[in-house]
Amino acid sequence: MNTEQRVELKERLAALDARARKDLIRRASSLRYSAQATEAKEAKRPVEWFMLHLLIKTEDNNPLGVVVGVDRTRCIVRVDGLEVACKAPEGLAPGDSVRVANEAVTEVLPRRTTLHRKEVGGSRLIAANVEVVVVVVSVVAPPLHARLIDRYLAAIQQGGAEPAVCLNKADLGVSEEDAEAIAIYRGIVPVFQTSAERGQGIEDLRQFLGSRMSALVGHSGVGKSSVLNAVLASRVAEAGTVSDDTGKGRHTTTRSTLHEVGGLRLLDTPGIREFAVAFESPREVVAGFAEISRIGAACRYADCLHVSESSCAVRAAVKSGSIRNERYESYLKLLSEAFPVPVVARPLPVGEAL
Ligand SMILES: Nc1nc2c(ncn2[C@@H]2O[C@H](COP(=O)(O)OP(=O)(O)OP(=O)(O)O)[C@@H](O)[C@H]2O)c(=O)[nH]1
Ligand SMILES: [Mg+2]
Ligand SMILES: [Zn+2]
Repeated sequence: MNTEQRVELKERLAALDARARKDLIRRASSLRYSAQATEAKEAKRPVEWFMLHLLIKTEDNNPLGVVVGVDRTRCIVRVDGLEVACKAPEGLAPGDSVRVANEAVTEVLPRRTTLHRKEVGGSRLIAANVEVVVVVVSVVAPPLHARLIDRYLAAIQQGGAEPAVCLNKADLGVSEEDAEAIAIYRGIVPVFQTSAERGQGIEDLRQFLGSRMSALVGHSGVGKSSVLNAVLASRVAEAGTVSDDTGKGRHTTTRSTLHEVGGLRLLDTPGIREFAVAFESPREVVAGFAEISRIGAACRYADCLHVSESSCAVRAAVKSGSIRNERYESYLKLLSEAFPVPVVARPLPVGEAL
């Protein structure tokens, strides 16, 4: 039983009265007993699995599945290990838990986490229900872009997943400058250094992810698909081949896909050049910077945005070096991009106190 199934069972049980529950447990136990007697392959399943099975079979016949890929109008849903192409409602993303019937998604279950990016006119859901999002960056080609990491970390925090950073292509040599840039993130989020090519650091990353559904995000060419293949120890994702001058033979990921191998669940996403976060309030920008948010709790004003307010613990921490200047500047940049200060201050309505 996976987490989705447990949640589903709990919800369905809540809708039953005591007698119906008792009856369900009795029927499930008896089913399990016969499965054991006949040495059926379900024999090792817990009694809860049989309960859920009975509930789904009797109530509707819409099984629960996970979306592994999304097209404009269609999606691929994995149900009980089988993949089915289905008509998809708008706004669906890989990782979504759905119910399907007659090759159509009939219900999208509430999302435990989300990952959005800002688009013209709104925001787009990149992934749903992922527990971890790994921001992959690389040395040399393309060069490390630390400000992109900050944007991603803020978006991850917004959607509730756990963030991590992975510096890939370590085999090409990590310059002092890159080591310095990545050091900023140690102590803020888990940081991994890998070479998908040589397998360095891959085991650490694999251990960290465990069976949690995780997504790999980052600039095109940093090696997301290569890291994914290395972690899953199988070539499930198309990864880039070294291109010649014509650029032929390049494999770049064009669509997000959830890959499941041996209990590991990784979502590969297409690389992007620019990543913007759709912030709804300045407080959300603060929340996107873990250490600023933490230290900011000691500011005199509860709504301090750490720009020019007096008795600001964050500005003091930047001065003393316990918050890195790079991160603070990145914060100010995101804040001013999302919420530009009006050039001319609006006059206060007559009579309103300062
Ligand atoms: N030297 C070295 N090259 C790597 C490593 N990982 C990936 N590459 C190379 O980097 C290139 C891009 O790798 P991909 O895995 O396709 O990168 P990606 O991030 O998935 O790219 P998009 O799908 O375009 O977003 C390929 O030529 C890989 O062989 C590594 O650890 N070391
Ligand atoms: Mg790729
Ligand atoms: Zn402050």
